Amino acid sequence: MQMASFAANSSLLSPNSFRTTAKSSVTSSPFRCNCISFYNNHKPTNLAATTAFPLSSSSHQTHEGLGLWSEKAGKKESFSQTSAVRHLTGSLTSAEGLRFAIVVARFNEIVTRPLLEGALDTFKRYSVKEEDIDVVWVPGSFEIGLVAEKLGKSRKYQAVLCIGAVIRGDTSHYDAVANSAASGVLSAGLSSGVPCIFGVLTCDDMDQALNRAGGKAGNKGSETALTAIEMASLFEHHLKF
Ligand code: INI
Repeated sequence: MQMASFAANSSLLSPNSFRTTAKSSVTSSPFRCNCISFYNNHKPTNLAATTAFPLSSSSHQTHEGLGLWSEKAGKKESFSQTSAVRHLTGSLTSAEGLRFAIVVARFNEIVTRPLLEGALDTFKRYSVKEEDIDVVWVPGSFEIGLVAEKLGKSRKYQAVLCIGAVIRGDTSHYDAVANSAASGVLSAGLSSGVPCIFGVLTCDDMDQALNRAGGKAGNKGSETALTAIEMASLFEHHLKF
């Protein structure tokens, strides 16, 4: 039985779970259609390996490429991916020369500083030069959006990282600060046209926050840097029009 992945639509993939490996983001596949090799936990895989839905009959394949299936309301629907379809993704392997700004909130600095360090460490591992990174401190997560917008509009950076920690236990206006931070970062990206990456933790308590700032649950700052590189590369190499 042949297998294909619903995740063939790259927009369905979490940027932090699957990463392109090749400089050229479109590579040929065993399926004769353009598809992309992904790294899952740094192991190379391809769509054949990212199996989600079975293809039970070869008659579902088109001459041009592979018939892929999605399940909707219990009913199978087909769509096809032809060799003419181009999939554009950012690459993690060409970060050198890209410039980044990091806006980081001082509030809950015990959490935000390790997040920042995680981001800086990841940049270093992906060959982003220190002189291509500016760090801007703001009082709290509420202030991040405004500064991110200003930095984005300066056209000096290919992406802006936004780092903060909003902790429910600390405040009765948790929802207000958390929602303002999220909508501020979104709005900064939309209005500046520069990717503004959301690296603001929203947690129930300090333990949860520390776990995500280099503890048991990884480092969200590091993930934010990876997302920033991917988005900066996508814009720089594919979306310059
Ligand atoms: N800012 C945060 O970044 N995290 C929080 O948890 C937080 N709490 O708990 O209130 C917080 N408040 C400050 C806020 O971001 C602004 O700096 C302040 O309201 C001034 O505008």
